Amino acid sequence: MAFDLDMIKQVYSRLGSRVEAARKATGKPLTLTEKILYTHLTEGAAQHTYTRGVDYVDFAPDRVAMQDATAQMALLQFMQAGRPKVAVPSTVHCDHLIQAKIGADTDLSTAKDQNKEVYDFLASVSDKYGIGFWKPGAGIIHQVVLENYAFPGGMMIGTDSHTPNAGGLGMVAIGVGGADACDVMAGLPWELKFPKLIGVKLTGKMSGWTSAKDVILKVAGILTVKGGTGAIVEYFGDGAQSLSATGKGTICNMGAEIGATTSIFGYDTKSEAYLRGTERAEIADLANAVKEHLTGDAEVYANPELYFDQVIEIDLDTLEPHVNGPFTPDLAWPISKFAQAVKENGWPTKLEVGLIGSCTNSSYEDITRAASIAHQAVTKNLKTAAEFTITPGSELVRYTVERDGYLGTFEGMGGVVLANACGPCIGQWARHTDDPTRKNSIITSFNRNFAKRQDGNPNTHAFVASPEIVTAFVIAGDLTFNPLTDSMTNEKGEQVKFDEPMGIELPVKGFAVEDAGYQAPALDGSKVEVKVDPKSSRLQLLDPFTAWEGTDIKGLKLLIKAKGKCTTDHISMAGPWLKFRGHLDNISNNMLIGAINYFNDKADTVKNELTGEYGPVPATQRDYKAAGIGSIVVGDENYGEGSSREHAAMEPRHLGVRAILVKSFARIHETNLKKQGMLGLTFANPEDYNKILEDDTFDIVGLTDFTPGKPLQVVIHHKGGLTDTITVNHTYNAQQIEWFKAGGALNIIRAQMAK
Ligand code: MIC
Ligand code: SF4
Repeated sequence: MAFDLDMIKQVYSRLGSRVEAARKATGKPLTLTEKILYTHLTEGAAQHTYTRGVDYVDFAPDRVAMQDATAQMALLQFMQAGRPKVAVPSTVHCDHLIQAKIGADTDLSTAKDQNKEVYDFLASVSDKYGIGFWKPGAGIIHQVVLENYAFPGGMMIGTDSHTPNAGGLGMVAIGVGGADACDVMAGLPWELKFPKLIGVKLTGKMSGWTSAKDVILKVAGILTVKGGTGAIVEYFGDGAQSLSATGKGTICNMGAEIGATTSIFGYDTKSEAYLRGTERAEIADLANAVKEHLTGDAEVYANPELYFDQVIEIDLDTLEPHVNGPFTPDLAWPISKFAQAVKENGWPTKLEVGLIGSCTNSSYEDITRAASIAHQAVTKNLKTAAEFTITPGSELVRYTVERDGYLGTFEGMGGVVLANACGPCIGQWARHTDDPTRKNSIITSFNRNFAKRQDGNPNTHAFVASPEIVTAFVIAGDLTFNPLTDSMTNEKGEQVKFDEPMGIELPVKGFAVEDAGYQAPALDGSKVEVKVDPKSSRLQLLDPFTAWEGTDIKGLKLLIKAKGKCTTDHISMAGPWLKFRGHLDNISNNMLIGAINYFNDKADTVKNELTGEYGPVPATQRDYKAAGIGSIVVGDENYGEGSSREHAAMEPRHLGVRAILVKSFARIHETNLKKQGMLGLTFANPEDYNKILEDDTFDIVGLTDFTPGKPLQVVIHHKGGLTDTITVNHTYNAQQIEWFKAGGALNIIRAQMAK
């Protein structure tokens, strides 16, 4: 499992000179983000400076991390690239496919059984190509990465949108689709538009109930789900230095919910303590030697408005705990206003389940703070009102908190400890309910709360908060209760109040673990055979997509005009569908089934223009495909928000959708579309969304002269014979236009490797 010390030394050896060169070339002091980005330019890209938000830049990331639900597609693509071994250190983490039902042990063994074929595939592919393999039960990717691989000043990409978690330890860690990971593992440069920079200055110091989670809940309220798009968020100020490394990780993790490319904190004594606490003293020593480069320049932090594109200031002294939701992570309520919001909006006040843990919030500190509240249920004779589950983020944390008695505390108040995995966070939750049609409330310490995400039930109102606030609500069972100020009647009839939570940042006795769950790859993988059963329903080798036909694309039908929020959960639902993540044709049966049809307000019911009948989206599209007719999908703002899953781009590609035309895109999804050879277009005039009618057909014009920066035209043929011609924008650069022409980036890599 050992981290790669040589690689870290190499990064640090060029850090100083790259920083110096960039300062000279830009003529300015540098933010931390710029230092790391300039250090990770490819040799070819290192001679230049770049304009934020404009220039595409080639980077050479230090490592790649993949979780099981996205690794399957990433590695199926990598297998086609024709390389004997990965070019950079890479790992696979088995965390998404474990369903929470009864409790850790039973659920884990059921998962191993049910997913055997997929785990065997991932283990053997990893073995063959030199990839470290973290077995099911080892923990959630982001927690395991923070504990083992993240290092200050590094750059990593990961096939999961919460990869930025490693920013808590000063790494530029970016979520991508599998095709991007495939490029980096194949030794190719990784391209990203040079991000804009948002500075968040933290002043003061948190106390009492306020925790790191509340910083990001507040930031999400300010910036909204699309406010961070195209930007890296850099946190600084004396308040930043008062936060634990894992608390910083929580903030960076949930930065995905504002659409940020990533978020980052500088290296400080808290980072050092965490590195030493997780047995990486060598890295701490190396980092100390270059520490002036592992933070932004003093001039930048003294006058942030001169160097960042946007600056936000948050005073931790006055920051209140927050609860965000329901249905979107940016609906932010300070706890003092939450009860009123619940009442005014008619959200169910009774809390049915509280869930803590996940990749966002399962550090030793989180667990101890939540346990300090749980403990009061016993000492104050309070009966726990709601159900309670705990998902530890890694075996290291789980083993340690069990040793230190905290899991016992949760169990003592009726909590159920689940496997070290994503579980309920991604709908891998066999929630038992007597009546699924009842409007109901749950609260989690996770990061996302889109409709249906945790339990597939549209009537569930999910709220997000810190683990300690969740625990307090579980005991109270009522969302109009304010844990900071209100009292409750205990079993003896007395009025009692909660004491403030207390936490311990790092275990006093140190972390411990018996089996962390790591498997190193074979030194020589050439003999290892990767088996995919051709009859498998879960794994399918990929066929290359066909190249562009070389002409404008005409006569496209409207598959669906999606209304309102259309996240990757709407486009390619998780939960029960996770099992098909390695089988493109089978998973395509979930394509857009969660999107709301603008014309009838229904999910998965669209008009089939060939028959005039209404039917499910995937079946309708399969009809078009069979008839050799292409289609387009129309959408609203921030289309593809949420996950990195490239299935949301590959499914439409596989089923013959030619273009996605929306008001705006979320970053990862837009790139995923481009990588797979799809057209991702935006309305030049967002009002043109209203011109799209159900029976329209479309021509995409200008493709023979497809050029960076030059808009295309879409001719809309309405049913009665009228036409509208609208302008649509795109962000394809020259390279990405080549991907489109070749039918996908992988077709180009394959051709290059074959040379
Ligand atoms: C998520 O939190 O939505 C997921 C599940 O971790 C996804 C990845 C996936 O869909 O496999 C993500 O965040 O990228
Ligand atoms: Fe897993 Fe949830 Fe974290 Fe995604 S957000 S990696 S599903 S725990």
